[in-house]
Amino acid sequence: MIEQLEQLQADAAARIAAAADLDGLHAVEIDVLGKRSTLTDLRKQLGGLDPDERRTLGQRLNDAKAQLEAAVVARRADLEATARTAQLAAERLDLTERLDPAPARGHLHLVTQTRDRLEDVFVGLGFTVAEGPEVEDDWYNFEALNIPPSHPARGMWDTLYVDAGEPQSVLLRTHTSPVQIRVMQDVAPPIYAVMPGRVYRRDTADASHMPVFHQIEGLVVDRGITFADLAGTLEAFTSAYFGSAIHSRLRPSYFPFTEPSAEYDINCVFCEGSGCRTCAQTGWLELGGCGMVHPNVFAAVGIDPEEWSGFAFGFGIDRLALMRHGVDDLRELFTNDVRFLRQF
Ligand code: 2NM
Repeated sequence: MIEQLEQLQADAAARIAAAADLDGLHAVEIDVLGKRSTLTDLRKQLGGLDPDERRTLGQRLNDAKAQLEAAVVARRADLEATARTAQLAAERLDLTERLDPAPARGHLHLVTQTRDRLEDVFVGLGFTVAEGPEVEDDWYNFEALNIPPSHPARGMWDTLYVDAGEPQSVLLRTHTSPVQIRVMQDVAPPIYAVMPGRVYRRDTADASHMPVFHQIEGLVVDRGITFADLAGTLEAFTSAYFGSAIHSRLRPSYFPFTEPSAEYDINCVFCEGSGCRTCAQTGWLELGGCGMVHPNVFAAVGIDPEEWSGFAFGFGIDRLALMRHGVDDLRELFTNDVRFLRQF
C-alpha cells in the first residue's frame, strides 16, 4: 500500500503541475483529493489494518494529502497570476494611439515665451509675480504715481480713455505701474515683486510702436534699500537673462514716480560693444527705466518713507523679444502670420 501511495502521490503531483488553466486545476483537484479519489479509497482501507500499520500508513496519507493540497494552492496562485497578466494585456488601452498624420500642436507665442523666461529669471532672484486689471482709473495709473492732471509729464503717455464714469477718469493702463500701487496697498513691506502685462497707448503702429504692447516692471521695498541695490539687481538680472558677457549701465533720466531716475542700458547683444547697426554704433541698447521710489508715491499708499525705501524698474517685453531674435519690426509680433510665429 505504501508503494501504491507513493505512486499515487507522484502522479497527482505531476498532474497538478501540468494543469494548464484554473478549470483544469479544479478538475485535477477533485480527481486526486476529492471524495471519490484513490486517496480517499486508501483511507477507507485503513480500518482493515493492524494498529501499527494503520498509524504508519495513516501518517503517510495525511502527509501526502497535505503536500498535494499545498501543491494545488501554489499552482492556483501561478495560474491566477498568469491569467491576470493575460487579462491586463488583452484589456490594455493605448492612450497614445492616434490616426496619422499627427495633428499640429503649435506652441506659445514668442511674447509669451519671453514673458515666461523673464518671470523665471526674476523668480530665481527671489521675486514674486503680481498681476492687475488692464482697465484702470486715473488715480492708480497717474495720481498715485505722482502724476497729477496738471503735471507736464502727463504728455509722456498718450492715454486711451474708456467711455465710462467722469470724462477721462477710466482708462486703459499706459504702464503696469498701477499694479505696483495695488501691491503696495495690499501687502506690507518687504516687497520683492515683478508685474508683467499688457499695456495700451494712443500710438500709430510702426516698426517700433504698437498701441498694445507688453511691459514687465519690478518693485522692491525694504529697509535700507539704496540705489546700489537697484544697480546690483539690474546687473544680476542682465547676466542671468542675457549671459555673463552682457553687462548693464545706468544713465540719469527723469520719471515723475522715481527720484533719482535712470535709463537702463545693456551691452549690445549683437556686437557685444564693438558697434553695429542695431545699436547705432554705440555698443549699447536701451532697455528701460528705473529709479528710487518717490516719497510722494509712498505717501499715496501709506508706506512710511522714514522706515522703508525702494526701487522700481520697467522695460518692454516685446522689444526684448525682437532684440533676442534679431527681428526688426514690432508689428511682426502681432500680425499673427503663422509662417512668422512658427519660427520661434
Ligand atoms: C519704469 C521706470 C521707472 C516704476 C515706479 C513705480 C512705482 F510704483 F513704484 F512708483 N512703478 N514703476 C517705474 C520706474 C517704471 O518703467 C519704465
